Amino acid sequence: MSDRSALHKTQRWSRRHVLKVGLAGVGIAGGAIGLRALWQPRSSHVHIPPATNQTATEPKGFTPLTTLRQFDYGTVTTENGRTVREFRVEARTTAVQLNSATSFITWNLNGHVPGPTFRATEGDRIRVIFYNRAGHSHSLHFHGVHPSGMDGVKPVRNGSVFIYEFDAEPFGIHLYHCHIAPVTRHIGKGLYGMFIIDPPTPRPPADEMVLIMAGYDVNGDQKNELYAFNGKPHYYMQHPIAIQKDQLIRLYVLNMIEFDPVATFHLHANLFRVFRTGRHLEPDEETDVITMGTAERHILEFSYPYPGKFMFHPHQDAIAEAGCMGLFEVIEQRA
Ligand SMILES: [Cu+2]
Repeated sequence: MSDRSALHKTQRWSRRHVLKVGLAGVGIAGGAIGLRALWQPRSSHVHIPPATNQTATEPKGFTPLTTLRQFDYGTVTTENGRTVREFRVEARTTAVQLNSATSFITWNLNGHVPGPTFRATEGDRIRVIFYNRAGHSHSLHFHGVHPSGMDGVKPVRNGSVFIYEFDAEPFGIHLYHCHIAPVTRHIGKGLYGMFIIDPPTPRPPADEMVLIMAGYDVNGDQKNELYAFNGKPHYYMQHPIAIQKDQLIRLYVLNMIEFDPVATFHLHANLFRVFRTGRHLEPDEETDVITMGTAERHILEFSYPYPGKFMFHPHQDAIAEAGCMGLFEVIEQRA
């Protein structure tokens, strides 16, 4: 498909779906003014009511353990013989308890840091309906390949909705984040997540997990005071991740730490195969420590031959000790 027809198609689908969202999703009055606004090409900005309580607390039941193995495949439909995956997300401002002493106001999707892990297969059509109820402007900028109008660098004002729509390409492990300046602040406050595009021929079965490293600048001094895997400092030290001995483990690892230029990922008592950016089906290297700049991400595969507890953490020990550290607990399978 040429760029021109791709854009045309995007526009057409967006209009239809803005209308659908307008009438069904956000309860907009379907009056003439509202409808005219909804039908404007390229304008997916529609008014939605402001949030009544813009700083909520995090929803119960959300923990880093749900982020770990939870993949959002969207609502799947077929349009013109093609798989379409529709995701509905909402930017919110939410207080998150980072530890017993620290409550931190996050900017996030659906009340949780990180946001959902979107997952699709290469060639699917992706449609992300982004409601902003956070109290000020945000956006969703996806990594991967897409037309410029879908690049997510334009602000989506509080109380409006924007529909990002593009083809899932290329296969690999990608990410999304808010791209409103200062981006360090918008990412540092939690508006990011992972975007996995599976290859047309699936990877072998494995116990698959998401680990996103991030930092928290709690006092606004442009440095991180706390760090975490999947949002909560020290969580996986207190709640080790149970895995089976000799089971193939596939980690989707993303470095989302702002302010520090790089972080490594190190696994104890083992080596892992690295699939850089998940772009190949054969490993690029084997090691036990991999260096990642901000927004770098890789697939790491390994299995443990011995039962017991094994740490994982960046080898910048100050980062690890301030919360970015966890444990795998390898369990022997009973015959
Ligand atoms: Cu933002």
